[in-house]
Amino acid sequence: MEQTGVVRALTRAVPETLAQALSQAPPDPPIEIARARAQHEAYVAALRSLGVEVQNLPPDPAHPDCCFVEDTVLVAEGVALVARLGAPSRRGEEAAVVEALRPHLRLERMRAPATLDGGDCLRVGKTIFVGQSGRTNAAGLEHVRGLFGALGCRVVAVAVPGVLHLKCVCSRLDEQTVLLAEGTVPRETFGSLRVVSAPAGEAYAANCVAVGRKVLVSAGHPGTERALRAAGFVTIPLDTGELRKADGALTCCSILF
Ligand code: CIR
Repeated sequence: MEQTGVVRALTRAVPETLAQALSQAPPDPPIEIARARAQHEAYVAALRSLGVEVQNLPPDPAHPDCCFVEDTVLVAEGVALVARLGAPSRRGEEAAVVEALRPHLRLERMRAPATLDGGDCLRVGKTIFVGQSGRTNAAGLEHVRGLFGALGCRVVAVAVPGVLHLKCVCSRLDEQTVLLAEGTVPRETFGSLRVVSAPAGEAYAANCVAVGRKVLVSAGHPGTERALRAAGFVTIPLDTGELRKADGALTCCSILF
């Protein structure tokens, strides 16, 4: 089914401080800011080429992770739930995002002790899968359940297998289909949804951004591109090498709504 809802995206440019962003392993070699910026600019251009109206916010050097805007909110049913980010050093990134979303969406807030990162939230149709990671706690999950359950969504908790976020290993392709890294989250998690597999060794590519039948996919993952094409999608590979050094991937660089 065609994705009809996405017309807009919010992104945020790479700050000059990106080298100080959180990462599970210290990047070696270090992040090259100019290359990271070029990769981010290519990502914004690719979204625009697909007809998405992109608002690219200025960066905030006080928040080295601020380009990873996905984590700051969960958007569904015309509502943006503003996250209380799981990493204390990232709290405050959401302020500029909130102002940019205010004209478009109803805003809801989350309070302590709840924590949530948008990277743990996978919305497919009327179902929201919420990863229980080191960033998203049980109170965060319950907040999502209370808010979006009342709006007619099914909210499903998912154990996250030793990665930063749920969407490190899966992402949405259309309203019936997910892309899933083989050997990570059990397929059964997704019930009757169609599952396309990113093969072993290409888990990073399971994080992609689909706009209609076009899919932005991290370059250098031929098996995943083959699987996507076989499932009827058109792939657009993008280099994400520098963003990856800060544990960034494709979905984390935008909020689609
Ligand atoms: C972090 O550790 O929070 C950032 N360096 C990376 C966030 C990536 N976000 C995402 O995949 N949704």
